[in-house]
Amino acid sequence: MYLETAPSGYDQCRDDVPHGKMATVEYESGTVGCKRKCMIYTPPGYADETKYSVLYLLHGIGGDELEWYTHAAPQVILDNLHAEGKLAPMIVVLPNGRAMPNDRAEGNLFDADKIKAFETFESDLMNDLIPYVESRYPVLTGSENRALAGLSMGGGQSLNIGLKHLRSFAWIGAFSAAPNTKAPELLIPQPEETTANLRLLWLSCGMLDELKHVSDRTHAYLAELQVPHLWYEESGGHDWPVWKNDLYHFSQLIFK
Ligand code: FER
Repeated sequence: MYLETAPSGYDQCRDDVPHGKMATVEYESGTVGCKRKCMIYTPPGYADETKYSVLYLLHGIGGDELEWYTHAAPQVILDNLHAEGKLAPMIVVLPNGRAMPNDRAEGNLFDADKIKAFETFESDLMNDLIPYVESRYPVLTGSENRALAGLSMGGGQSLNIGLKHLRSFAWIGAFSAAPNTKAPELLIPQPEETTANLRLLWLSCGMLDELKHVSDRTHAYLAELQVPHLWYEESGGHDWPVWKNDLYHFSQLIFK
């Protein structure tokens, strides 16, 4: 299916709507053996009495926990959607998906140890970050209340980690998934179990993206095995306008 481009102005900061907050926090990572940074968006009107679902939103190979914030200002997109009543109450966590002591996007980003760190992130997310978030923020637990999505390397991670931990995530989104995405038969070894546990499996990719073969392959397998999913092709390449558009649409579907 073709994914429409978000209405103009969706990513423009408005003075006439309430604004959420974006903050950097640090958590102790037993996996990496040090403190790690992540960013957390709390929505307008955020209050301890409310219980929130949590979207974990992952970056690409060229970035870190600041990447979405720097390039896409997700707080603007989300504030505008909240103002229109189009989002469920949710906190959005922007982790650093390169789980290694030096997790900055510097040097050769394709070094084996850096690529490996995107795999190690599975343990950091499951054992360190999610427990941190759930012990410090007023959040709902259970898979219905956790979403995992990301762009490129982060899209691959969302599929690799999310589809392996179906008891933890019912909402999964892969935006322009990179070649770190596991082969489909490894992602979905038991199609019936995947189908029964997921509320949303979203795949999207720009039509000019050179990595589109990765999403094409995953979609073809899901279609063949009749695992329900959304598959969106959209205008654009491996680029921010595409991922911002994905966030705009994906965020409106989750936790509902
Ligand atoms: C690759 C090409 C691109 C790859 C990863 C990427 C692991 C990641 C791109 C991105 O995150 O933007 O061969 O292999």
